[in-house]
Amino acid sequence: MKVHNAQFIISAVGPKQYPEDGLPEIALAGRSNVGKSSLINALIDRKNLARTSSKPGKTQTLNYYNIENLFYFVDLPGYGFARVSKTEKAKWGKMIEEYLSKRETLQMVMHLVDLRHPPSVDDCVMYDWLVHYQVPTMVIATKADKISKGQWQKHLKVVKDTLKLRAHTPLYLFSAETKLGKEEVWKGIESYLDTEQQQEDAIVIENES
Ligand SMILES: Nc1nc2c(ncn2[C@@H]2O[C@H](COP(=O)(O)OP(=O)(O)OP(=O)(O)O)[C@@H](O)[C@H]2O)c(=O)[nH]1
Ligand SMILES: [Mg+2]
Repeated sequence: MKVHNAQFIISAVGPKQYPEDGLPEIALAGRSNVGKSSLINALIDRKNLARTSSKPGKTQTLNYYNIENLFYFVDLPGYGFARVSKTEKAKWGKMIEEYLSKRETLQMVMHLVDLRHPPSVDDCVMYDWLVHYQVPTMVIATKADKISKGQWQKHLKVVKDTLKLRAHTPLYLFSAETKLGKEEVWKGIESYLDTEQQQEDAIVIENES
């Protein structure tokens, strides 16, 4: 998808602030600093619409980006940031779990992991939540530019084995730096948006007949 119109909408601290227009939502989950905001920017060809930072823990809210009035990217706050208090962690958990389990417009989660390292315990917990709540998920192994091409398959296997990746979860290789995997990830996203559109079309046809 070539994006001409992308807009930051809101940094939401709770459900009352989530948009109510019913547009489908594609959320991004992952450890702090893994590259969620960078992935959004890479996909929409913008340098800094989603704020990125070399300091982990910057995004502490659910950040909504309207894409072409078609859907929202929802940049979820990162986890695994050591220097946050227990209270903050509990608040984070409640917010994310509620969002994943109750948000009706959520279509799919892009779960980012760092290709360089085996997924952390937090990564595994996150993936298990997504499986548990039956949220359609794609796993994206990012920062691929940081390791040599010859090592990619070996690292992908570690990601797969450590997360115990389910057969129905697609795994993508990505780099926000070189844009590797950009087209494939877009195709994946579009397939979820199409399904929604097809369902709506089907309802219209049913009502007409
Ligand atoms: N080399 C390389 N660096 C990347 C890539 N993706 C992100 N980065 C860098 O990693 C750092 C963190 O990226 P962000 O996109 O801010 O990470 P985030 O997941 O949004 O972090 P939080 O908002 O804190 O949860 C930045 O310095 C990025 O430039 C990538 O694919 N390759
Ligand atoms: Mg971020």
